[in-house]
Amino acid sequence: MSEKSFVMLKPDAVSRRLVGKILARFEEKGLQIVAVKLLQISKNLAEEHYGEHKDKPFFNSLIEYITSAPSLALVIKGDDVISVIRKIVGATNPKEADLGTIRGDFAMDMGRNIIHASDSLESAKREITLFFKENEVIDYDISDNLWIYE
Ligand code: RTP
Ligand code: MG
Repeated sequence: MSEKSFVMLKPDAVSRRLVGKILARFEEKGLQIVAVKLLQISKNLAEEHYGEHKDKPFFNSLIEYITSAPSLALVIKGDDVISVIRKIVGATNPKEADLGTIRGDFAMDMGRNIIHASDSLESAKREITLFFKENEVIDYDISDNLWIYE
Protein backbone atom coordinates (compact mmCIF):
# COMPACT_ATOMS: atom_id res chain seq x y z
CA MET A 1 0.00 0.00 0.00
CA SER A 2 1.35 3.43 -0.89
CA GLU A 3 2.46 5.39 2.17
CA LYS A 4 4.43 8.53 2.94
CA SER A 5 7.36 8.74 5.36
CA PHE A 6 9.14 11.71 6.86
CA VAL A 7 12.91 11.54 6.38
CA MET A 8 15.47 14.03 7.60
CA LEU A 9 19.12 14.23 6.64
CA LYS A 10 20.65 15.45 9.89
CA PRO A 11 23.27 18.27 10.15
CA ASP A 12 26.20 15.86 9.78
CA ALA A 13 24.81 14.50 6.48
CA VAL A 14 24.38 18.00 5.02
CA SER A 15 27.70 19.33 6.35
CA ARG A 16 29.56 16.24 5.12
CA ARG A 17 28.05 16.83 1.64
CA LEU A 18 26.36 13.39 1.61
CA VAL A 19 22.97 14.64 0.41
CA GLY A 20 23.36 13.48 -3.19
CA LYS A 21 24.63 10.01 -2.28
CA ILE A 22 21.86 9.44 0.26
CA LEU A 23 19.03 10.68 -1.97
CA ALA A 24 20.38 8.49 -4.80
CA ARG A 25 19.78 5.39 -2.64
CA PHE A 26 16.11 6.24 -2.19
CA GLU A 27 15.64 7.08 -5.87
CA GLU A 28 17.47 3.98 -7.08
CA LYS A 29 15.24 1.81 -4.89
CA GLY A 30 12.20 3.19 -6.75
CA LEU A 31 10.92 5.55 -4.06
CA GLN A 32 9.61 8.99 -4.89
CA ILE A 33 10.50 12.32 -3.30
CA VAL A 34 7.27 14.33 -2.83
CA ALA A 35 8.60 17.17 -0.65
CA VAL A 36 12.02 18.59 0.22
CA LYS A 37 13.24 21.52 2.32
CA LEU A 38 16.63 22.66 3.62
CA LEU A 39 16.17 24.25 7.04
CA GLN A 40 17.95 25.22 10.20
CA ILE A 41 15.83 23.44 12.82
CA SER A 42 14.89 25.61 15.82
CA LYS A 43 15.17 24.33 19.40
CA ASN A 44 11.35 24.33 19.70
CA LEU A 45 10.87 22.31 16.53
CA ALA A 46 13.61 19.83 17.50
CA GLU A 47 12.08 19.34 20.97
CA GLU A 48 8.64 18.79 19.46
CA HIS A 49 9.94 16.38 16.81
CA TYR A 50 11.85 14.28 19.39
CA GLY A 51 9.22 14.76 22.15
CA GLU A 52 9.04 11.01 22.82
CA HIS A 53 12.66 11.14 24.07
CA LYS A 54 12.35 14.18 26.36
CA ASP A 55 13.09 12.19 29.55
CA LYS A 56 16.05 10.26 28.09
CA PRO A 57 19.61 11.07 29.23
CA PHE A 58 20.66 11.82 25.64
CA PHE A 59 17.84 14.33 24.97
CA ASN A 60 19.85 17.57 25.44
CA SER A 61 22.76 16.41 23.32
CA LEU A 62 20.32 15.17 20.66
CA ILE A 63 18.65 18.61 20.49
CA GLU A 64 22.04 20.33 20.35
CA TYR A 65 23.14 18.06 17.48
CA ILE A 66 19.94 18.46 15.47
CA THR A 67 19.97 22.28 15.76
CA SER A 68 23.72 22.69 15.15
CA ALA A 69 23.61 23.23 11.35
CA PRO A 70 21.08 22.92 8.50
CA SER A 71 19.14 19.69 7.93
CA LEU A 72 17.31 18.46 4.83
CA ALA A 73 13.68 17.50 5.49
CA LEU A 74 11.91 15.19 3.01
CA VAL A 75 8.68 13.37 2.42
CA ILE A 76 9.15 10.12 0.51
CA LYS A 77 6.37 8.06 -1.04
CA GLY A 78 6.14 4.39 -2.00
CA ASP A 79 4.63 1.00 -1.16
CA ASP A 80 5.20 0.11 2.53
CA VAL A 81 7.68 2.95 2.54
CA ILE A 82 7.92 3.31 6.34
CA SER A 83 9.45 -0.15 6.85
CA VAL A 84 11.36 -0.12 3.54
CA ILE A 85 13.08 3.15 4.50
CA ARG A 86 13.89 1.98 8.04
CA LYS A 87 15.66 -0.99 6.40
CA ILE A 88 17.57 1.25 4.00
CA VAL A 89 18.56 3.53 6.92
CA GLY A 90 19.77 0.73 9.25
CA ALA A 91 20.07 0.38 13.03
CA THR A 92 20.17 3.45 15.29
CA ASN A 93 23.74 2.68 16.35
CA PRO A 94 25.88 2.98 13.20
CA LYS A 95 28.51 0.62 14.59
CA GLU A 96 25.86 -2.10 14.70
CA ALA A 97 24.07 -1.14 11.49
CA ASP A 98 24.55 -3.63 8.65
CA LEU A 99 26.93 -2.64 5.86
CA GLY A 100 24.87 -1.65 2.85
CA THR A 101 22.58 0.51 5.00
CA ILE A 102 23.01 4.28 5.09
CA ARG A 103 24.07 4.37 8.75
CA GLY A 104 26.20 1.25 8.33
CA ASP A 105 28.08 2.73 5.38
CA PHE A 106 28.40 6.41 6.30
CA ALA A 107 28.41 6.79 10.10
CA MET A 108 30.22 5.71 13.27
CA ASP A 109 28.47 7.24 16.27
CA MET A 110 24.94 7.10 17.72
CA GLY A 111 25.01 10.88 18.20
CA ARG A 112 26.10 11.43 14.56
CA ASN A 113 23.91 8.89 12.77
CA ILE A 114 23.18 11.20 9.82
CA ILE A 115 19.53 10.41 9.10
CA HIS A 116 16.08 10.16 10.68
CA ALA A 117 13.12 8.17 9.33
CA SER A 118 9.59 7.81 10.72
CA ASP A 119 9.02 4.61 12.70
CA SER A 120 5.25 4.23 12.08
CA LEU A 121 2.40 5.63 9.99
CA GLU A 122 1.25 7.71 12.97
CA SER A 123 4.73 9.23 13.50
CA ALA A 124 4.97 9.91 9.77
CA LYS A 125 1.69 11.86 9.74
CA ARG A 126 2.70 13.83 12.84
CA GLU A 127 6.20 14.61 11.54
CA ILE A 128 5.10 15.55 8.01
CA THR A 129 2.60 18.05 9.47
CA LEU A 130 5.29 19.42 11.79
CA PHE A 131 7.73 20.19 8.97
CA PHE A 132 5.58 20.84 5.88
CA LYS A 133 2.49 22.83 4.92
CA GLU A 134 -0.11 20.83 3.02
CA ASN A 135 0.71 22.51 -0.32
CA GLU A 136 4.43 21.74 0.03
CA VAL A 137 3.82 18.00 -0.40
CA ILE A 138 3.24 17.28 -4.09
CA ASP A 139 1.38 14.09 -4.88
CA TYR A 140 2.44 13.63 -8.52
CA ASP A 141 2.60 10.40 -10.48
CA ILE A 142 5.72 9.21 -12.28
CA SER A 143 5.06 7.40 -15.57
CA ASP A 144 7.77 4.74 -15.04
CA ASN A 145 6.06 3.50 -11.87
CA LEU A 146 4.77 0.60 -14.01
CA TRP A 147 8.39 -0.61 -14.15
CA ILE A 148 8.78 -0.36 -10.38
CA TYR A 149 5.46 -1.87 -9.28
CA GLU A 150 3.62 -4.85 -10.75
P1 RTP B 1 15.62 8.65 14.52
O1 RTP B 1 14.37 8.87 15.37
O2 RTP B 1 16.57 9.79 14.56
O3 RTP B 1 15.26 8.19 13.14
O4 RTP B 1 16.44 7.41 15.16
P2 RTP B 1 15.87 6.00 15.61
O5 RTP B 1 14.38 5.94 15.44
O6 RTP B 1 16.69 4.97 14.95
O7 RTP B 1 16.25 6.01 17.17
P3 RTP B 1 15.47 6.69 18.38
O8 RTP B 1 15.41 5.68 19.47
O9 RTP B 1 14.19 7.33 17.93
O10 RTP B 1 16.50 7.82 18.85
C1 RTP B 1 16.48 9.11 18.28
C2 RTP B 1 17.90 9.61 18.10
O11 RTP B 1 18.47 9.88 19.36
C3 RTP B 1 19.86 9.58 19.35
N1 RTP B 1 20.13 8.57 20.36
N2 RTP B 1 21.17 8.60 21.15
N3 RTP B 1 23.09 7.97 23.13
C4 RTP B 1 22.04 7.20 23.00
O12 RTP B 1 21.83 6.23 23.70
C5 RTP B 1 21.06 7.53 21.96
N4 RTP B 1 19.96 6.84 21.67
C6 RTP B 1 19.38 7.51 20.66
C7 RTP B 1 20.20 9.08 17.97
O13 RTP B 1 20.69 10.18 17.20
C8 RTP B 1 18.86 8.61 17.46
O14 RTP B 1 18.82 8.64 16.05
MG1 MG C 1 13.07 7.43 16.17
